[in-house]
Amino acid sequence: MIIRTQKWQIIFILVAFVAVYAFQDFVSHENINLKDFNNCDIEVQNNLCLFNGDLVVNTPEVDSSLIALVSFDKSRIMDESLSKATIYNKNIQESTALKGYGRSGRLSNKESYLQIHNLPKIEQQYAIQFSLFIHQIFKEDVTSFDDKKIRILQKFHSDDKKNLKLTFGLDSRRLFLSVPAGSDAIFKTLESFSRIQLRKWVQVTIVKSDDKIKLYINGSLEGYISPPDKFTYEVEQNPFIYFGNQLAVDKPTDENFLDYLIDDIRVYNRVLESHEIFAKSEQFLGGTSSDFYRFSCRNCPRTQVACPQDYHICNSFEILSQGFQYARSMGWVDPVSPFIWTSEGMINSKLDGQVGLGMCCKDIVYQG
Ligand SMILES: [Ca+2]
Repeated sequence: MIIRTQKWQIIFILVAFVAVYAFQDFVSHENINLKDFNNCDIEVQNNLCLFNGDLVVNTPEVDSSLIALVSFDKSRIMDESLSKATIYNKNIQESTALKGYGRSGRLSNKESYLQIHNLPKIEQQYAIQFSLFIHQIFKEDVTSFDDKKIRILQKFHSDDKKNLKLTFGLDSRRLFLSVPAGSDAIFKTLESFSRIQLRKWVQVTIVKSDDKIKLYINGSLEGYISPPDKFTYEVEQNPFIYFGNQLAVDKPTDENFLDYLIDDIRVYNRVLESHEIFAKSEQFLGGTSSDFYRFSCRNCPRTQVACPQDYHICNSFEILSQGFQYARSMGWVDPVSPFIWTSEGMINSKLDGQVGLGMCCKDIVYQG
């Protein structure tokens, strides 16, 4: 009987010991700060990570330079990066998403906005990337030839003269990136080559380095602005990023506004390299790399089509393979102007006087 009791005591002690040990292990997992796990010892599928002998669930986004991520896929609109930026929003509806799952945010009226606050170290270098789908344009005067511009995004400064602004031209359907170029409300503005098609997703990326501000559409560099030598940004204490129609019109009346969707907003406090931008742009181009094509000219005769080094005038095979789709994705080739020059067309004298889009394709050695 004594032996039996001792046996149960031993079993009890063993069970208790295991339970306490397991509980401590559980507690230690609870105390793990996921910010420490930027590097797993071994990373396996589904965000599982082996670190220091423990199996932990890794966060899907561990890039510490990513200081805000809004996917609209959670139960509420929130920042999903490790930074935990503060999001304010008004009149944003759930809508269909880019990738066929999740949701996007729809800013459908003049009061709609999304603001992203608490963005650490964003002044000198940063990148803002988001997906955009313009559903409808509400325009006050449809007969106007003035290309009125509507703000889509601004990096907000308390003084409006110092805001970086991204606007959309109602007539030209191009994006305009404006940055303050001095102290007297002077702005330098870059006009995109690409046109934004209605009801089609495009990816927009703005990259600010020490000496340039670049604009990319679907991974294609549209151009850049070099601020004047003596230009310096006045550092704002709490700069934030603002999407929305409210206060969005660059004119006294406010009858012009956009009904548009945004998704996958990413803000980095570093420069995004072009290959990183390419990598996220292919889905907007049907799987084609934006690096493969360059536009030479638009509505131009064949004599004006010229290509940069390592590119040639696309031949008809390259145009029919993906080139036509690429040109459409970038807002060119529509029912009004469907003609693209090909290397075969360049030698057809019957096409003298014709104008079209000049496109260049990257030199690639095909190996059969
Ligand atoms: Ca989404």
